[in-house]
Amino acid sequence: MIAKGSCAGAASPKKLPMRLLQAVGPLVRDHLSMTSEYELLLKSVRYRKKILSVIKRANAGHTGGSLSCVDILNVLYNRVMNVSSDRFDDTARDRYVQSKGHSVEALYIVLNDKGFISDEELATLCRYKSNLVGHPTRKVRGIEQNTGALGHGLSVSVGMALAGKMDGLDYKVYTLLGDGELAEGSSWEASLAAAHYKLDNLIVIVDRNNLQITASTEDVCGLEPLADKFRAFGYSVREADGNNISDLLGVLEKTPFEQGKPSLVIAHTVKGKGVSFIENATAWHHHVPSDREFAQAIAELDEAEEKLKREAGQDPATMSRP
Ligand SMILES: Cc1ncc(C[n+]2csc(CCOP(=O)(O)OP(=O)(O)O)c2C)c(N)n1
Ligand SMILES: [Mg+2]
Repeated sequence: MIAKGSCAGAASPKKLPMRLLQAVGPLVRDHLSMTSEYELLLKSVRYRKKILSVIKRANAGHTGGSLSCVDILNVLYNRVMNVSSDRFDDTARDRYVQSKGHSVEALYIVLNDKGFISDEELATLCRYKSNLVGHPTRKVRGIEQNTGALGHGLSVSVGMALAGKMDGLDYKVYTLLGDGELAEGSSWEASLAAAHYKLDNLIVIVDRNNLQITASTEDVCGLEPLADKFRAFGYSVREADGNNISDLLGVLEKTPFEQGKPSLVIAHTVKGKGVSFIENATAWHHHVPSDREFAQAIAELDEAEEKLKREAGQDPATMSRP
């Protein structure tokens, strides 16, 4: 079993004696491969550029929602979850279910970075006969559950978490919901069950970007006071800036928040985060950038990357992909 406390400052595997690395199990070894906060920040900017690139090439995609949740995926896959492409069939792996399946481009990019999806396969997004379609399917290595019809991911995640308890396996199940998705009553039924079965191995993250497909969540079907509602349903609740790596690490590395209760993170995000004219713009829910918009977006993200590097004073050539 792996301790999942804060690992900031842990030694890089490169600096550990080979004998020690060989002696520890593969899960522990991966956990020691700590990605620094700076690398996470850099990855987020680069993930954003890749999201826009694949959407542009495919001429389809959910731009706003992918940009809002990508920092959450970054932290989960690079620092929090025990899952890797070479051990995806390990029954002890942590599970991730992206219930807001329409933001699959963010997931594809992170799975590509983590070695689940090759560059060649990524290039086939939305092409005829490609497994990489506009919503997650289990045909793609690394994807646990077909989603896209909103309102089902949490129920499935509850089942996975309950199975883990019944089988005596020590994995956690992470699921990402959209805030608009919460209008689906099935999410609340699943929440009742999560509390009833005391699923403290379940971590639910709500991408609270305040926008739905055509308007604000509060105009379509009001959610507030959201934290109180989740507490009343039996969750232990934390709130975080869902586009802030350090804030996300602060909550996601410290689950369960309470023994015997499912954990819930309200991740306050900006839909379209990272590109000025996409941020908070309802029309960008599934808008594809024109050539001019694409060039401007990449220029803004290039500038953000340069700023990061200047601030860190690090040589970008030494940084790992993407
Ligand atoms: C059951 C169901 N109803 C409607 C849709 C159409 N739909 C796709 S995305 C979306 C809005 C979702 O909003 P939210 O959950 O807030 O996602 P985000 O803002 O993160 O993109 C809707 C209604 C769907 N995919 N599934
Ligand atoms: Mg939303």
